Amino acid sequence: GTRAVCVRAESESSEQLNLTFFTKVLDGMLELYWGRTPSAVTATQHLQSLQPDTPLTYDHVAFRSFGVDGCGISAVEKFFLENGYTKRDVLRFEKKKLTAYWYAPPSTEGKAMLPRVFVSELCVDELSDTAQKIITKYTSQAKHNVDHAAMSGVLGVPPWPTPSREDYLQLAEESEYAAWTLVNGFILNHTTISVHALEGAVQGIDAVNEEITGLENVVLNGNGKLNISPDGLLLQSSTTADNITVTFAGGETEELPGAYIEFAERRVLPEFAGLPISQIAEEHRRDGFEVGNADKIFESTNQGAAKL
Ligand code: OOG
Ligand code: NI
Repeated sequence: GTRAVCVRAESESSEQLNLTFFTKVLDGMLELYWGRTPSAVTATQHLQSLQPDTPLTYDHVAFRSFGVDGCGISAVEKFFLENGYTKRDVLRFEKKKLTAYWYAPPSTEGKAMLPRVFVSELCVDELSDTAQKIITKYTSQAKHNVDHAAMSGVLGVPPWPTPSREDYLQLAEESEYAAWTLVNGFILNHTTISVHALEGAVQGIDAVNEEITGLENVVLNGNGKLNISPDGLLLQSSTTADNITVTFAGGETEELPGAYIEFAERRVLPEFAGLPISQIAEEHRRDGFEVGNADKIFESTNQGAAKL
């Protein structure tokens, strides 16, 4: 059946030529991501070494944004909608003041599947006046760039000016998500490996977590506690983000959380439980996302004990 495939694997077939530019842009974002996330490279290389002849598959990629001044979901989704993605369910996170949507990839007609996309935005108007003022000081200067969110993601340059350390620190007191987004913009926040598509000796998300724990700099978020949807069919885990060196507007530098990697196991839906395993394809498995799981996964970029 169809399965998500590594977006690096360029197809040469003419039917997929219209996806070439799209996959190259995605590759550009991933290139930057791998460079900034050595623990994700370590984890994926290890899993890849267990199935040397079959590329790992990507379940989804994810972005963050500010829901103000056109710097929110509408900016990030544009590139994906224009490339055949379909906007699906909304997810709401009351406490974190976030809204998110996920996007289903276009059909590639039995060929390699593209990853789903998860885009969240901070509901800026729900924050304190102080936080709103800080955020809009930057987002109000991004207006000409938000049409080019994908470019921002490939370059790793936010569409707004470089923040001051003072603004960053103040924002971090109210929202870790806000602080992360101010510094990172529309960079790839994480990518997710499809656990159910693994073909090596390691089967199931518990085995994956066990396998990568202890690899250099690989640390599981939430002490390795698995996130399980109420229906029991979507199981997710993530690592804690690698630090990156951030340079603030005044030239000060600081080590702050950048990107992380996630693992997702989508189990077969009850109505397809009787299908022989050889016939099970992605569409027979639990689709979409889960608020309870996502709420914990967002915390993969928290500064934890080192919270400023
Ligand atoms: C996204 C967290 C949620 C998922 O798969 O539910 C998520 C983020 O950290 O921006 O990745
Ligand atoms: Ni995710």
